[in-house]
Amino acid sequence: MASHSGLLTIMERAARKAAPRLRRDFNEVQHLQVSRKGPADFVSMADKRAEETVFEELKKARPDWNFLMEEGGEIKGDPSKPRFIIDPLDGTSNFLHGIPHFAISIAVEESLANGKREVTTGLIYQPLTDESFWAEKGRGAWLQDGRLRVSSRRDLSEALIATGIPFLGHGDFVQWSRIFGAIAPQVAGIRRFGSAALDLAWVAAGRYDGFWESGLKPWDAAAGMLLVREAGGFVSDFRGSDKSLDRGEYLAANEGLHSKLHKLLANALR
Ligand code: 2AM
Ligand code: CA
Ligand code: CA
Ligand code: CA
Repeated sequence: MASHSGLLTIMERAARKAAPRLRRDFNEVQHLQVSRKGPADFVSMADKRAEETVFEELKKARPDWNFLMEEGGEIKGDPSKPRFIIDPLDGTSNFLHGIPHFAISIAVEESLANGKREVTTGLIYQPLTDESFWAEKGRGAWLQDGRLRVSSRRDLSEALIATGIPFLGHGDFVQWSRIFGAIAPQVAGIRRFGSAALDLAWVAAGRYDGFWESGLKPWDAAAGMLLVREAGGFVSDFRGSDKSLDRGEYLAANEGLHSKLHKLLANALR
């Protein structure tokens, strides 16, 4: 049985506080006010209200910390203090289409002595299933109070792989198609459910055997990346290094499948 830290209790309380309104908005989605940030990049009152609630709760508990939020942008103070990274609603397209697959993602990033930053706590909360995926650096990844492990499948032919497909005005369709062409014929199946945060949480939970997507933002992937690593999985960019994680390129899987997928990717991108 895992008992999480005080910080995670605060994060989970913030997510749970935003959840009832999200559930209500989801059930009355046709009445929601929606606007567009880019060609297919929609934002609704539900995204904004959820972010406000999460922000207010976290701000009350940690008034001097920094914030990076998908809708509200950055709140910068003392750079030596940790930073909350918030996606109040990951899977807005699903949400707006009445598809019950979306989550709140909250991560905490700390400053290291060498000036670099590192994600040390992550929470992905799914309001409709009441599932709370969480991880703390060095303390493992968990679903509620059950320890998570990435899948142990070794064969590509048995692997179920998730991806995110570029969408109108966002991402490199040619690169995605090339990678898809290299991976799809080798694996048991490909899924695209539309929430990068849940994709990563599900890799951590061993539901998916792997995941790749490019064009992700820190709020999509920060909590999920820690979950996968703490569940014993590997996360890298498409070249197998850490360098392009900041550019939003993610490949995640267990160790064996990660190296196989990475080879397929490297060939496809040559
Ligand atoms: P969002 O719902 O928080 O905006 C996966 O492809 C990621 O891209 C999702 O985590 C999603 O985050 C984001 N995204 C934004 N617009 C999208 C769209 N039209 N289709 C799919 N994903 C979209
Ligand atoms: Ca969005
Ligand atoms: Ca997102
Ligand atoms: Ca979002």
